[in-house]
Amino acid sequence: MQNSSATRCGHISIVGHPNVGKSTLMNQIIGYKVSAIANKPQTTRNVIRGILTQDNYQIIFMDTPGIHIQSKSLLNKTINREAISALEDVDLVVMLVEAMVWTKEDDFVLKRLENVNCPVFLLVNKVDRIKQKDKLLHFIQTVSTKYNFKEVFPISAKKVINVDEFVQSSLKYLPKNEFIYPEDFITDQSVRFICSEFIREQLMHNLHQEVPYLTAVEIEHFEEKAHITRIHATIWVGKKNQKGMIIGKKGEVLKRVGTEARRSLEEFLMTKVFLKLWVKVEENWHNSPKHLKELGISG
Ligand SMILES: Nc1nc2c(ncn2[C@@H]2O[C@H](COP(=O)(O)OP(=O)(O)OP(=O)(O)O)[C@@H](O)[C@H]2O)c(=O)[nH]1
Ligand SMILES: [Mg+2]
Repeated sequence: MQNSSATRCGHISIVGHPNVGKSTLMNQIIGYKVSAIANKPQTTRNVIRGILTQDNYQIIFMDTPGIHIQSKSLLNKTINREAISALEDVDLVVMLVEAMVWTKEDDFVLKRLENVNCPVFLLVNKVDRIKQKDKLLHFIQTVSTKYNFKEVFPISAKKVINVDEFVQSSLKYLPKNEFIYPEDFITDQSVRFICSEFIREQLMHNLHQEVPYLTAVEIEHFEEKAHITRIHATIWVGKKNQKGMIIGKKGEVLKRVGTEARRSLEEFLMTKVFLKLWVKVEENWHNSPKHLKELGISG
C-alpha cells in the first residue's frame, strides 16, 4: 500500500491534429504498443489510456483521436467529440504538433484549449526530421506564443528524443495521490479492443484512399488455450465494392492484413495466434448511431 503523501498520480491528455504522433508518443512512454499507429490521419478513434507506473508516480496518459475540421459523417463528429471530452477532468494537457508544420487544424485545436482549466504543455514532435536547427528554433519560438503554454519541448516520439525530460517535468503538475490502477496495468482497454485495433491498423497500412476510414473491426470470438489464442473477427464495410477491395485479387489483401495483424497480436499476447477474418457489408454503418455504439465508438 502506497503512502499518498509520497506518491503522485494523475491524468495527462495528449491532443493534436491527426497524424502528429500522439499514439506513437504514448506507446513509447509506457513501453508497450497499446495504440494503433499508421501514417494516415484518424487512425485512433477512441480515447485510449496508457498507464506508466514507477516507484513514486503513476501517470494515466490519454491518447485521443486527432481533432479535425472536416466532420461530415456521424463517425467523424463522434471522433472529434471523443477527443474534446478528454480535455475535461485531467491534470495536464499536452498539445502535440509536428515540427515546421502549423495548419488550420492546429488553430482549431487551440480554440478547444480556451476552456481548459489545467496547465497545457506544447510538444513539438518529429524533430528528428529537421536538419536545419535554426529554422526549428524559430518555428518553436513562433508557435510557443500562440497560447499560454506552461512548458514547451521539442521531441521525437519515434527516436525517443527529450521524451523522458517531458515526463519528468510533468510530474510536478500531478496531484499527490495514491495509485488508481494496480502497478502492472498498462491500459484500461480490454484485450479484445486492442486486438480489434491491431487489425484495423493493418487495414490502414494495406488499403488506399478512403477505404480504411470506412471500415470497423469487431471481435466475434476470442478463445485462449494453453498454447494458442483463437480470434475470429469481422471487418465491417459500408458498401459492397469496398468488400472486394479489402479481399483483393485472389484474397491477397485480406491475407496480408491477416498475416501482419497476427504478428502484432502474437507479440502483444505473447502466444501463438490463429486469426480468422471475415468481411461483411453494413450499408452506411458510419452514419448509424446504433452500429457505432455496437462497435464501441460511442462518443
Ligand atoms: N519521423 C518521425 N515520425 C514520427 C514521429 N512520431 C510519429 N511518427 C510517425 O507519424 C505517423 C503518425 O503517427 P501516429 O502515432 O499514428 O499519429 P496520431 O497522432 O496518433 O494519429 P491519429 O490517431 O490519426 O490522430 C506514423 O507513421 C509514425 O511512425 C517522430 O517523432 N518522428
Ligand atoms: Mg493515434
